Amino acid sequence: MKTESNSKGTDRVFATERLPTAFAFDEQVASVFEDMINRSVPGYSTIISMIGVLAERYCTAGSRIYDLGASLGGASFAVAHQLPHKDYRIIAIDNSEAMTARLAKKITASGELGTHIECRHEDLRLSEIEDASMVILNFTLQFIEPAAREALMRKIYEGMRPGGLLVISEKIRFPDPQLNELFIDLYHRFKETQGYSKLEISQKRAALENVLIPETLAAHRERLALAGFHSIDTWFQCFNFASMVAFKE
Ligand code: GEK
Repeated sequence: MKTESNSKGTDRVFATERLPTAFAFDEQVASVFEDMINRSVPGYSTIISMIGVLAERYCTAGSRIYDLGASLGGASFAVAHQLPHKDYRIIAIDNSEAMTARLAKKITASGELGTHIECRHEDLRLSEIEDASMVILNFTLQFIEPAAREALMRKIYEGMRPGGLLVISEKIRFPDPQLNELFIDLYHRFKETQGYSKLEISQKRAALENVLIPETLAAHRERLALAGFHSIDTWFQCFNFASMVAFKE
């Protein structure tokens, strides 16, 4: 059955009944992505603006900032807007052609600001990370198969400057089944307050099954520590969505 999006950029991707298919970052999703992520991730705009604030504090002169799974560059632009100096380079990476095509246009349209952002159409599992004072994984790691996550963390750690900051935002699950159920339920109620119908919520949930694989905060911490990071903690959480910071010594 036909699925919907509209020219105003409102997310109606799951609004009509459709055959179950796995969620993909295709043209239809990219065309409504800003609306989709703002209405689907509690605290998204707060997280994005605070990533800019964190960059102001930790981006060192001449360094690189990697935005892995950049989508339309929400985090990259927040960083570029916030940084007082010009001596940095943002590398925004995504493996969705629909996303990078749009991001490249946004960068061109943003004038001087855009000259600091480089958009790469790449699988981040294969990307080189070099001389980074900050690495951002804003709701991206959850889409990487779990078996590849440890190697990715090690590669990121290796590519960072001492004192560098990693920000990881993720949908999380809870070891306590009662809490897990409560937070998922609260999240679905939150989506209803954002104008999504029960059909949209359940169809999107089904499409994300086996595509978005959440882990516990403890699993994230353990992997980060194994890769060498220290001072690992959660700086933002709302229901089953959290953002963590971790530092390289
Ligand atoms: C934001 N960070 O607005 N390589 C590169 N990109 C990938 C890969 C991969 N292997 N797998 C998935 N992606 C953004 C939001 S969205 C989160 C990030 C969401 C990309 C994928 O194409 C998509 O654009 C992004 O990761 C995840 O701050 O939609 O919930």
